[in-house]
Amino acid sequence: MGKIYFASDIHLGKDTSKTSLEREELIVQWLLEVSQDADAIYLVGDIFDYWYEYRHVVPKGFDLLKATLLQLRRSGVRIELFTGNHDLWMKDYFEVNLDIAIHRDPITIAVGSKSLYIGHGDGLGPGDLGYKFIKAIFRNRLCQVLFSLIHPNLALSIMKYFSQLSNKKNAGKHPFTTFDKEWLVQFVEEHNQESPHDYYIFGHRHLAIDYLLKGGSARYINLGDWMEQYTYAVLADGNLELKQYLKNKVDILSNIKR
Ligand SMILES: [Mn+2]
Repeated sequence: MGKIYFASDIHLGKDTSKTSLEREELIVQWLLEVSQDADAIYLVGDIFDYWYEYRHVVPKGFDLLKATLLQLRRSGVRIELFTGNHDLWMKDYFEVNLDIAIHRDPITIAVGSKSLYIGHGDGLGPGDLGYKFIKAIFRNRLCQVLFSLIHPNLALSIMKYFSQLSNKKNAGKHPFTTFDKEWLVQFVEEHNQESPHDYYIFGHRHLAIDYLLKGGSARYINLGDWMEQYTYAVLADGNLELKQYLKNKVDILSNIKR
């Protein structure tokens, strides 16, 4: 059985300490390397810093990534793409043109004897009511139809503006304190009571987290990001491991004694 890889929060379209293009080159290099032994690659949301597509129009750029994804699909690697809070305005472009499955909500999958719960992680758990409200509007059919009447040049500028606003607003706003204060930890602890899984895999937090749930059998992995951390997870023979692509010594937040 091949391996399954997970990465999230690349935020292409935004320059960090590297340019967006440099980071696109890195993610493509990573995709090509891991595709050597991958059954599937899960891109778990916020791949783009902002995205809006019309029936006949998609944003310019990201050609290297799109071409690579198509190449991987043609060579038989399964790609599963999740929308995140920064790129939830995806329609069917990736499905139709690149043959990639799109997930707008968390999913549960079984791999061998392991069960996995995978999602971007936005709007889960307590709190974040302002965002949950906006998400409901963004996912409203009528609002989507109305927004699609806006000229693409204007719509993309609006998207970019809101994306920058959200980056600025959230910068340093939710620093990690303790695991029990994390919304996603609260979500997984509660969810796992009713519906136990072996692994919970999320992005969104931009922190590399490997957390052992109460009871000690399930783990919550947060994938970190590809803005500064270049972290990913790999599932091999039922074991899930959080790794970093660049040797930039990211601290993985963990309550597991290794
Ligand atoms: Mn993100």
